[in-house]
Amino acid sequence: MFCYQCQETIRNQGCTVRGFCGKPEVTANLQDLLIYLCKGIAVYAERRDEVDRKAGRFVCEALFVTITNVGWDDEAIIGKIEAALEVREGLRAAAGAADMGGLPDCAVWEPRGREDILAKAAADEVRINASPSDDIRSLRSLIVFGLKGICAYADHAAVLGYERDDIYRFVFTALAATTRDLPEEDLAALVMKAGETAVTAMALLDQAHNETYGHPEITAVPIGVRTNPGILISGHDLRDMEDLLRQTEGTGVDVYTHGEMLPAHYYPAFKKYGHLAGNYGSSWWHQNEDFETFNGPVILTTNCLIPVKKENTYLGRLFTTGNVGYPGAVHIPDRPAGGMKDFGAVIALAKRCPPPREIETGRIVGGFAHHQVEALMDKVVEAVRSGAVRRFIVMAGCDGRHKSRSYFTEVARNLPGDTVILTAGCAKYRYNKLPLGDIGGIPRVLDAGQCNDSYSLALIALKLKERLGLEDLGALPVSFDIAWYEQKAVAVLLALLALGFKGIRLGPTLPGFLSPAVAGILVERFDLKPIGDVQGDIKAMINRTT
Ligand code: SF4
Ligand code: SF3
Repeated sequence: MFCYQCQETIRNQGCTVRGFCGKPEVTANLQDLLIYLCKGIAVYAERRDEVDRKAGRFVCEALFVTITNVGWDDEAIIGKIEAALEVREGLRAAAGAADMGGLPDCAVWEPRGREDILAKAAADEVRINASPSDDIRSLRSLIVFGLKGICAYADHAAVLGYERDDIYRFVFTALAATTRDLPEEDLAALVMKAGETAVTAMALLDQAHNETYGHPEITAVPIGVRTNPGILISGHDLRDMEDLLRQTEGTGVDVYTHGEMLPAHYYPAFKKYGHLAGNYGSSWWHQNEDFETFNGPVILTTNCLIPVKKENTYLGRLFTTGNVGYPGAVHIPDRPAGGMKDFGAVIALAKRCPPPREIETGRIVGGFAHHQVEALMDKVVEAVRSGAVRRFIVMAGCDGRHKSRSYFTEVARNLPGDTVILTAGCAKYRYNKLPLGDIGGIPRVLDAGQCNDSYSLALIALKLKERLGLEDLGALPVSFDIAWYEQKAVAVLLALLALGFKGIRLGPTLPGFLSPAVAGILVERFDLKPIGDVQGDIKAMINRTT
């Protein structure tokens, strides 16, 4: 195996025997073969005049399965590989006798059965590092990992009935491009285009969420527990949340959010449910402890699901759905067209479980997405003009296990009292329970929502630029200090670069998949930089040097 797609890759170089995340070699190899076949699908799909939405949707789901902490179930991945072969065959047959030129192996390879699939998955040629040079490999990786994030966000939107042909078209073009011997300039241009497409995908998801569930509002979310049995739901899929809330209403079972599902509380469509009881626990990597003490069933709708440890007892009450899979967990099947997923088995189990054990008490405040902040913009602009708010620090992104991530807690704790943190994604758990106070009623941590709601933060910055009458983004009183972990964050980073934000600090490390030359381009063109020491970075940010 070879995987270096996340921030926790071993020695920031690559996992080659078993993932630091726990991903076994066979699973990693099968994921690589699935991506390989998606490239084969793309080779045919990009040549069609009309975008094949079925193929686009399939590729998005398939790449989502390969994001860190999503697809753990080898049988489910083999099922996807078989489905990919069918999708590819359909496109090939439709292409008919047209002259396809020299087709790459990913477009023509046919297995004769399961053994062939396993053998091909183990072959070096399907690996992302099977590239002619370090820089080509790095650029292809940046494209594929960015695509994974784009595909995940496009899939979230598609679940709510929102799809765009231009997103699918770019996914096909970019995937197919990674099968060719293209010069570095062409690949670098695709990286930039990936950033623009990431903006489109996040905007589409924002629209899907807002039109379906309303605009997020300022909300104080309880973090304690009630006395009823509960169901804990994690991941990013709000439609699963909707189905669950509707089916649990009046059953005597409460619903709690975990990790990236916390922002569900901010939406008017969900706030109306009295049995949406609160948020339980912290970010994804705390789940071995949080799921244990929760006592009731847990549903993972998307990333991040981590391996259940031997000493854990919750596997029997762990449910997966959508693109997530885990051996031994019950998988809730997809909803029928126009219908709901059936969470009956989860609810029945919840009724037999004790209520959650209290691990903390109090409330955390969030809901500062673009619509809500724009409603407060007069107050925000006044606070900036009067000097009450000196600077905004965007600290969105992911959380992770490495000790070095305490940097983000320390930055939040040590930022001067006239600064405001704008956040989104599970990175917020590093500081969202600190008593950081407010500035004239504006809380010092404004949480926009999930990682995809980083789009909201970009809109807020652009609005602020307009309202302050600034010529360029560099003049904004805004600095970026971003934490990344998985590939949605790669898409978010590329989106921010495409929108013109420069001088972004990224940590805890720069991605291991950036070759020195590719990292050099990002540094030179966008002034991207690794995080440094807490005090030095704070000083640089508040003194507007970056
Ligand atoms: Fe390693 Fe991250 Fe890949 Fe897991 S997802 S195998 S930790 S690089
Ligand atoms: Fe977190 Fe996995 Fe990235 Fe959606 S839940 S931000 S790490």
